[in-house]
Amino acid sequence: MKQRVLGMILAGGQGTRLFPLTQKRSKPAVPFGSKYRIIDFALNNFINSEIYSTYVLIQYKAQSLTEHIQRGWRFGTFLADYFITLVPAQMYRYEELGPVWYRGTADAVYQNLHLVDNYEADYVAIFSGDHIYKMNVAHMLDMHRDSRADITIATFPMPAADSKRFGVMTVDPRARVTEFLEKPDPSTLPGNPTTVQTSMGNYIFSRRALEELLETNVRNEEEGYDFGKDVIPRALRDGYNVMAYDFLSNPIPGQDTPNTYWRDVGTLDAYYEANMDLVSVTPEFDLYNPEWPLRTAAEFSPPGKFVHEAAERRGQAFNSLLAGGTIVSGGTVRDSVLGRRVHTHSYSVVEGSVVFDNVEVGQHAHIRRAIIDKNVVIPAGTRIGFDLEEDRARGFTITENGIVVVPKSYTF
Ligand code: ADQ
Ligand code: ADP
Repeated sequence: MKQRVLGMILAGGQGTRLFPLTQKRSKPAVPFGSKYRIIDFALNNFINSEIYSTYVLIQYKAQSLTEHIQRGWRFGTFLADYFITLVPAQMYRYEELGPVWYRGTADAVYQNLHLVDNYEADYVAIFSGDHIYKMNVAHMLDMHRDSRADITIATFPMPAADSKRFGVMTVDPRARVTEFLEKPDPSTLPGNPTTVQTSMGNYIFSRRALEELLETNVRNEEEGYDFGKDVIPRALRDGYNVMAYDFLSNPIPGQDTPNTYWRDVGTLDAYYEANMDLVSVTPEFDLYNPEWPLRTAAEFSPPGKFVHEAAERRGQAFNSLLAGGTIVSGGTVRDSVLGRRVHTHSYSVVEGSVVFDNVEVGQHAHIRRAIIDKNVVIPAGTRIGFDLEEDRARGFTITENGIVVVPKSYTF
């Protein structure tokens, strides 16, 4: 009999370090790469791996994410096992727990264990909705089955100096996890390593292990509510078979180079750099592999347009991504990612910037090294990214690397 795999995507993260992009939306709902939202990559990983039954667990400022998924990710109207369904925190265990929201990643799943039961899942793939990467989850599932694991954790090598941001594990030669430390200080790592195997926050659980661990662990308040901090260390203590899946061994159809790209775009600078990678001549992350289609919520927008009315008013773009409905009219766009319905006017320059949907750039405006959130009209002659003190005084956020972030619906 075919084994049943249920997908669960953790999409409740606040993404505080991405503020102001997360002022009005959760991190998985933040636009990325012109027409995508961060969560699209996790959803595409499931769909492209033939996982068609997925719950997306949401809570923090979920309106934008909800609308995105409802608009773009509906399918399977008459096949019960084909769904992507949003699951807000809704106090399903009110009688037992009282009025609580999701208190952590493991609690989010614990409060929805009835969904695992209803689905009669054999395996549950619990993945983070926060990262940009491609992953053939079917390959990880094969390893999980073949090794008869209770839990398999996807791992990625990182410099030991970054260990404070990740779960770090020790793995034996047969890929069994022998120790797991959540966000350890690098100075406490045994043996002073230069690189460490970190958890990507992506887990496959065999159903029985998931139910046992959550029922005994999360139910007991002192034990805590997070997979990385609480449930995985507990599983190791209790002798469960926990395996490490090496992400670098992950085969992507249509891609002959090793799969080495995984980005937690958790800070504004990391987010900016990941967008800039896409406009480089040979990006590390390929959006154009037809064997790994990257779907998103489509919008019916008119074609992009370049307007050239006179020699000095030539609408042109270099090394840039542009979505539908965008008009480059008599200005220059360079090394930039533009969303839908962006309209740049004559003599304007947009360079090294990420511009979200529905932004107008006035004549002679010059924008450099900036992120412009949605629905902003930039008046003629405005300069952004030149005088950072002036930009700060306007209420913009300036990152460590000097990137200027203009918040959504800002009015000049
Ligand atoms: P963190 O980076 O701290 O560590 P965490 O804040 O736990 O990640 O978020 C993990 C995922 O769960 C994200 O996709 C987030 O959006 C979501 N999430 C967070 N709180 C939630 C809630 N209450 N309800 C629903 N979803 C929620 C984790 C692991 C580390 C690992 C890193 C990899 O704990 O071991 O190394 O991810 O990034
Ligand atoms: P400028 O770029 O000089 O500020 P506009 O963008 O307003 O001026 O107009 C320049 C040209 O761009 C127009 O003549 C027209 O060809 C084209 N254009 C402007 N707006 C649109 C639109 N909404 N749809 C299609 N073409 C447009």
